Amino acid sequence: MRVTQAPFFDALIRMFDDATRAGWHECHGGNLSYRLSAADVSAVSEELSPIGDWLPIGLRVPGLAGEKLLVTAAGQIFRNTSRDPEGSLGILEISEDGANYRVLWGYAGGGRPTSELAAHLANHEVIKRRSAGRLRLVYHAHPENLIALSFVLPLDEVVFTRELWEMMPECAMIFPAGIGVVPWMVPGTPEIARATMEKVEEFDLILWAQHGVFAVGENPDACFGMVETAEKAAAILLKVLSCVPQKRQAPGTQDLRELAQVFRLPLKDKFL
Ligand code: 2HA
Ligand code: ZN
Repeated sequence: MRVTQAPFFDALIRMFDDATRAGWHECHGGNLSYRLSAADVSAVSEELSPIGDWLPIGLRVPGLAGEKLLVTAAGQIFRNTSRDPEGSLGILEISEDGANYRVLWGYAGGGRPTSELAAHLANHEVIKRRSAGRLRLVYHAHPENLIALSFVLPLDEVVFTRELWEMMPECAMIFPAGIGVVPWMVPGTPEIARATMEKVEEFDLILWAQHGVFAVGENPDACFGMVETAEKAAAILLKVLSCVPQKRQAPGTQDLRELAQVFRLPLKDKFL
């Protein structure tokens, strides 16, 4: 099967289109990587063959040895991805020592993986370990309401998590671990990669203050849906805060505890 006909590819293309329509990917904004499953790899194996040499990743990710990942191209434009998948995306393979990668498909026209490749791979290594392989997607987007909130609320995970959870019950169901917060940092640096890696040990959803979000998930529906849910909650909160300086009423700690009990949500005490 061709890569562009594979079910995993179709699900990712829908995500690029939906995220573009949601307004989270102005110009070159955002990037994404997906670790292929064994079934994905065997479905498209006829099209996977090395193009060019092994190249250094810049750090070692031995936990990803032999893995194959689809990674957005540097400078890729989300809104063009479905029209030009082979120029916007690539599939690469990680060497057995975890220090190098080589391209197996895509990056047509001389492209290369996103400049955030090292950060994506480092985070994949963490989430693969902590989820026993379940989490496969790493996604970075610029949703405006969550970014706006990072100018308004204190940059405190307890405050952010609690405020978003209060907006609608779906939030605690979709991101029961809460939302992590990383302060403003220069994008693409080892510092923001390291800060995010620390947070991704605990959270599936991380706010990059005054910049965007970083989300990890099992598949495109889970990952997109989590950002969509948090972004909607942020929009509701901004509406509320622009009407009244303080909420008249909101669900309390006991309400959230009952929600957790009924839906078996592992909400941490520190957020209640
Ligand atoms: O341009 O969003 O943070 C891609 C980015 C960098
Ligand atoms: Zn960004």
